[in-house]
Amino acid sequence: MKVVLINPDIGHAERIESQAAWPPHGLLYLGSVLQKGGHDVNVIDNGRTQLPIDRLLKRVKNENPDVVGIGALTPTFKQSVRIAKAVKSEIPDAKIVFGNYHPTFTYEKILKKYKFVDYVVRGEGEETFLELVEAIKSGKKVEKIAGLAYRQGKTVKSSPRLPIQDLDNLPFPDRSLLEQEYYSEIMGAIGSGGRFTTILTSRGCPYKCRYCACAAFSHRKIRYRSPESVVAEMEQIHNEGYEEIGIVDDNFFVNKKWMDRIFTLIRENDLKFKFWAEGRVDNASREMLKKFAGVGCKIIYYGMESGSQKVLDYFKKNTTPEMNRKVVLNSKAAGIENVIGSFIVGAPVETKADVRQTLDFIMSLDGIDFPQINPLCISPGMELWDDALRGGYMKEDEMWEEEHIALNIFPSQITEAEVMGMIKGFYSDFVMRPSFLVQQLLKTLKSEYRLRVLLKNMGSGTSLRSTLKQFTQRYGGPSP
Ligand code: B12
Repeated sequence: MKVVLINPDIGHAERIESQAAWPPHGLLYLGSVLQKGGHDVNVIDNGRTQLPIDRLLKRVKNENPDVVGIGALTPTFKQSVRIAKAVKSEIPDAKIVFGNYHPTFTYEKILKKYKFVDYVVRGEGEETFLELVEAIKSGKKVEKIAGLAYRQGKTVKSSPRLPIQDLDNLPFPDRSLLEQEYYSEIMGAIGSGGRFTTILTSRGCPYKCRYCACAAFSHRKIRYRSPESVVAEMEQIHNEGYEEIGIVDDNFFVNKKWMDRIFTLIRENDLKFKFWAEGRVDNASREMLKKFAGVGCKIIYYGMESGSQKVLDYFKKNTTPEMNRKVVLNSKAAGIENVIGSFIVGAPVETKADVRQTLDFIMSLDGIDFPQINPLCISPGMELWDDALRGGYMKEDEMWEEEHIALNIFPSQITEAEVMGMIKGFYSDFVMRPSFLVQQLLKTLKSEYRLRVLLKNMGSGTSLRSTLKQFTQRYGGPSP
């Protein structure tokens, strides 16, 4: 069977660097499993190429596919629908299959509203999608395929499927399916110096933060690849010339013993990489961070969320502002060069004073290199989404196709405009401190890694201007 897998763009005229920079890892896994099953696969990352739909359509038609799979996140869902409609009208015999986060939680509505979408694969797609492609090939019935949603007359049928238990059983993602080079990204600026790729060493997250859909998507089951399998894949990508790795696990820091084994094998195999990872602040001990820095970790992106205990409790984060402060100090002492803190403001319980408290808290965080501050958005699969429905604060039938700023949904004490104004004002205050600028300049002059990243940005013409443009796009205000 000929299968084309599409990572949709966001449908904006302007390219979203954050979307374009990282490889669509999920599609690489699907592609590898299908190829192992003897199928012919093409991956089109339109998040990167940003082809207008008519040209994207030409590309798809050239492949003459039997099946077209589209992986939609909530921000890219509407564009996914436009792409699917166009593909179906031009290639009516091709089966259109949706997957990834947004369709997993809205499959019934999708199949009822969009007749040009034939199937939805819920959750982790490797096994379900392979069985579906095999069934389409053999003409066999699809009813028995767990994790698949399909139409039967006017109704939508589906049976759940548990997340994949034995991750070592999956083939390594085939990066040769990608047509471009990738690089990590921070606010529109390139965040990596060498040849960059991503790796997944575990799946799922045991925590249940109310603003995150991962708990529902992975049934709160975290599963690990064996350290031997992880490092064997690192060996392979090392031989393919990659120098930098973004670890895209939801939560890389949960299991210390397992991490230790990975670090030991990296050292024993003399693998030289620069790493980027994400994680919680309460899982990262100084001792573990030291070992991680020792095998090349350069950037850690922590989910810090807030400087207000009230808001952290509202989010069911089970952390404290002091843990946020401590992890920055521990990371610095451990030799982690770059620490990014991700914050969310605009929770319905939040007052202007609470937002101010978080912004003042960030300003007081000695050693943080960059805070990424997002307004709280809700989308299907999150506990907060279900709360908004249960509370009668939104009509799902009108709202399910995109994410929404929580302040515009729940009864709130501040407005979106007030919060966006405070964020925008904060960034210039944060960056334009002479002490911060001098500190960052000295760090950069002393860091071979940072200098390489700087040169890469200058080489790619990523000017401060385009970074600020991305910034104002996100937070409004006068363009640079
Ligand atoms: C790495 C990452 C990023 C990276 C790279 C994104 C990318 N290109 O994939 C960056 C930093 C760019 C990023 C950005 C954002 N992200 Co992000 N990100 C992740 C993260 C941590 C890992 C993604 C990944 O590689 N997973 C590993 C692969 C194997 O899993 P997968 O992608 O889910 O694919 C599997 C299934 O979904 C399914 N599947 C996927 N595609 C398809 C297609 C078909 C046809 C089929 C059948 C099945 C299928 O099968 C795959 C194999 O099992 C996820 C959390 C997560 N665990 O998924 C959040 C996550 C995807 N991100 C999320 C969000 C909200 C964002 C942002 C919007 C944040 C923001 N406000 O800016 C931006 C915008 C991204 C955009 N595309 O526009 C949310 C999405 C929620 C939602 N409802 O859409 C997630 C789920 C985080 C969360 N827990 O809520 N992100």
